[in-house]
Amino acid sequence: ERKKIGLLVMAYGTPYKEEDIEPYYTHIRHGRKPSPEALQDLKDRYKAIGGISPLAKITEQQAKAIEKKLNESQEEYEFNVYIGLKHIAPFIEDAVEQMAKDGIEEAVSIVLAPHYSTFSVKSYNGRAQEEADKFGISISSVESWYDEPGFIKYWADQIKAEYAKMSDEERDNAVLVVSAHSLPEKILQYGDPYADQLKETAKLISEETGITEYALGWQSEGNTPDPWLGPDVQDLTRELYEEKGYRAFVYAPVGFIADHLEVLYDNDYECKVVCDELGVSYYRPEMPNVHPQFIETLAGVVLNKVKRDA
Ligand code: FEC
Repeated sequence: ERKKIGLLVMAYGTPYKEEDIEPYYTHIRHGRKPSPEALQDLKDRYKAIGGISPLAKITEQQAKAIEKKLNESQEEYEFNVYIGLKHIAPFIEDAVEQMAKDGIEEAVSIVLAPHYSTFSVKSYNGRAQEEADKFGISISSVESWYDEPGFIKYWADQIKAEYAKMSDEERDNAVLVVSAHSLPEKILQYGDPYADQLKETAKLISEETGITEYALGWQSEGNTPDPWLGPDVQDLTRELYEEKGYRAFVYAPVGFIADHLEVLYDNDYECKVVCDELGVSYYRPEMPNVHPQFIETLAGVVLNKVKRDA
């Protein structure tokens, strides 16, 4: 008989339909309603990527795929997956409550974001832990996986596939822009490892691909008065063009793992606009989504966590 383990897969969440956009945005803003202009702006961005985001479906596919891979790859444990979202139902707390109803006593959790930050992974894990304590469920939480060889290999392969599409002239004058979601600069004062982890992901990808012309960037920064980590990928594109004369820009938003607004709009539209203006080529490798190499990597990370904490 296999030992039953709850597999809590946590992700950002996205509106399921247009009416969800306002409450979702309000939740992201810690309960403060967005102004009508800000709300309209967000609605327009969703419209520009096809109405709503494909993220909800992808998160579900990823969670199911990780569960399936885990249950196929060993015989000691039976994993039962639960999706818990940060900003929309089913919330992290809903998922943990459901586990309790299903009689789960032991669980493992993973956040579908590679880099650890107090703003992201720590907050997901804290919410899960707090709810689990109410029901006496013990959860061991994966904290980060930004340097996993399988994750690096995934990106290296996809990036090499983009470089293979280039003309020789483009390839000789190409730059790789490795990015993650920006966060308020004050995280650095808390000793947050987020920026260092992005740097390490980029270095490992550079080593695996042999691509030495690369730069670190930040994207999708929020609309608040405090300073955010920079350089922003759009400014960085102009800077690199002016200083180094690159002719081809390859965007690898490695802080994200799915096709969603922050990639489909912030990269594929906003960065592309800058590239078009400069007359340089735009490339963006495929996101991990449910690529087998990626799913296998996350399943491996989860299994190692369970074995280590067993
Ligand atoms: O619906 C979709 O397809 C996109 C979903 C989505 C993902 C995502 C990932 C991250 N965020 C992170 C931090 C912040 C901070 C603020 C913030 C704001 C937004 C807004 C939308 C949004 N985020 Fe997000 N983010 C996604 C969507 N995010 C919509 C609000 C409008 C806007 O600014 O564009 C600023 C909050 C504030 O105003 O105080 C901070 C981080 C990640 C990556 C890690 C993770 O996935 O958890 C960090 C996906």
